[in-house]
Amino acid sequence: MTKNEIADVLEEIGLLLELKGENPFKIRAYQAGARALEALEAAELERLIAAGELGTIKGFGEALVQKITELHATGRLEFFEKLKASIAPGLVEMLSIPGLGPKKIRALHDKLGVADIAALAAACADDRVAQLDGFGEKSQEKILAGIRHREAYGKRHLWWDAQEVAAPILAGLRALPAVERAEAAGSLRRGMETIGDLDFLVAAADSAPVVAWFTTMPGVKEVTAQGETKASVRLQDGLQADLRIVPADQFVFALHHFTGSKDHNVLMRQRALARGLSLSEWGLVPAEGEGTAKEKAAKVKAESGDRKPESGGGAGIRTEAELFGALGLKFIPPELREGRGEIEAAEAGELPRLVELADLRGAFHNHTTESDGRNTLAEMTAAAAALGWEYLGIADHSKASFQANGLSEERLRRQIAAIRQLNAAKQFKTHVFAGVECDILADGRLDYDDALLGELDYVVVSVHNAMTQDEATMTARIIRAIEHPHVTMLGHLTGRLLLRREGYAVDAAKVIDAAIANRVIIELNASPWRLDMDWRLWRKAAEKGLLCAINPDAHETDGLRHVAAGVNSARKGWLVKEQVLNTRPLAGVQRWFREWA
Ligand code: DGT
Ligand code: CA
Ligand code: CA
Ligand code: ZN
Repeated sequence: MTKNEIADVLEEIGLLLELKGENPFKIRAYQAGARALEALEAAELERLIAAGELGTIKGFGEALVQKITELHATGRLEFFEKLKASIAPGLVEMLSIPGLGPKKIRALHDKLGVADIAALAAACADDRVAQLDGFGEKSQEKILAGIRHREAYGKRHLWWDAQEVAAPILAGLRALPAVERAEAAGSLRRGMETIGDLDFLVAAADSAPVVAWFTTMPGVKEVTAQGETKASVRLQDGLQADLRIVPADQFVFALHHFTGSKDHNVLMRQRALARGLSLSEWGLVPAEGEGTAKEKAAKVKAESGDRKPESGGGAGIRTEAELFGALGLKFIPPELREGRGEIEAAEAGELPRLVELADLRGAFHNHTTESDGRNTLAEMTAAAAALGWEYLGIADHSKASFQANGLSEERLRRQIAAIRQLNAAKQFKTHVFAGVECDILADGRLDYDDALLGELDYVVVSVHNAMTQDEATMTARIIRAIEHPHVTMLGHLTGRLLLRREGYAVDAAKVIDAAIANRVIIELNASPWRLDMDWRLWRKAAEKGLLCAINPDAHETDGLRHVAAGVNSARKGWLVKEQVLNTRPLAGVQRWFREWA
């Protein structure tokens, strides 16, 4: 197990012990241990373990040393397994309700006998929670809202999580001898920020072995539907997955259909009809006379006794590009297939050349152990170098974000010096920019004085507190920050956490106009939980002249990879390379910072 994975386990142990009402000193020892571990360089941890010197680190008692060593060596911890097994799963599940921590869950359990979410909802409905000491009317309402929110969104999943589940399934399907082609379709292929279910599409002459594998593959919890050429399963992590198997010559039509979106499909079908054609998952055929492609396919099947390659399809179309071409359109990338003008643009030959992951040369909003990150400056830089990035921007939290260990003026000045030193040492090929994620205070002032802000290469500004202000106040607050001469870019426009928390109320159009007028960038925060500013706003904003930066908001080395999720959203927002600052080479970024930061 890596350092950060071990820290996660220690953190979870702390949470579970708290849920059990254990000794607070013991709980704090695990929490402090997790933090001490995060602050260590990964190589340092290896060295200490090898030398048997882990106990020399402040906060690592004998018990902790043993557990860290066991996790590091085996990836398992018997103590942790036993602890997990000793707690009712319903209680652990309650931790997923926003605003409900272990202490409150314990109180609910001890005083009301509440042991799962259903019982909690019932207790709220009977007003019993409001009457508990330390709860009251307001927190009861908040809990109920949290439960409802969880129900409404609990069925969807983050794109990042969904693609991690989908990848091995797709690989497994492709490895089957019967399978000619396999693709993931649906919202996953379109790069939506959240995913309802996975859709797999397979071309195979013989479907039985494919269905058999899919319904028994690792991770299947329940088979919810099974037929000759399709199946649906529920997976262990809560995701559902649909599988459809078609003959090879229908594959491209089925792929287009099951990629969607529904809105895009409806428009495509209308376009086909206007040309006397019928488009469906089965094929593209003349709209009259012969009947639909489905009927045709059924007829051929009935006549020949089994499915022949020529059973559906149409006009020798084998690729999506040919399918679009048959309707007078240029190829429309899946990310644009949302029925938001892509067909008109494809007809006029005006589709944008969308930005790609390979275009990125770095990113600007990343954290280190100096604030709430889990890897040091050197580790983050090494990870950026391993990705081939030309530059990495460090933007740790400012002092008002005390909960995130925001930097005092003195600490920030030390960090700037450390970054300058790192660059001078030329240990890494990646250049490091010294920035900050400076809090926008409740009245729109910034968290540091102008002199300090002027010492940085660039300044990201974000809202992290007073998030319940009304829309007019919040909008004016953010615009005041944007108008500050030292501000380079605005972080996460709405502060939303997908499936967990709505964003704050803000007039995006006004903020976008202010950003353009002040030459301020708005970031596309690429954290899979955020993807903020939303892709639906980018096309118009960028046309007006807004510049984007795709920022992973990484809190650990692994988080840098999240730019891939941001690129999805950028593509859905019709963005091209030139509209994204971090596609520019180092010198170009330096020039931009000199002029506008
Ligand atoms: P999701 O799963 O909610 O994230 O969204 P999708 O887009 O993956 O939707 P899903 O899984 O229900 O269906 C996959 C695609 O199949 C969808 O994007 C378009 C196509 N499709 C499904 N049902 C219909 C329908 O009733 N009409 C049309 N035109 N297309 C459909
Ligand atoms: Ca789907
Ligand atoms: Ca589906
Ligand atoms: Zn932030």
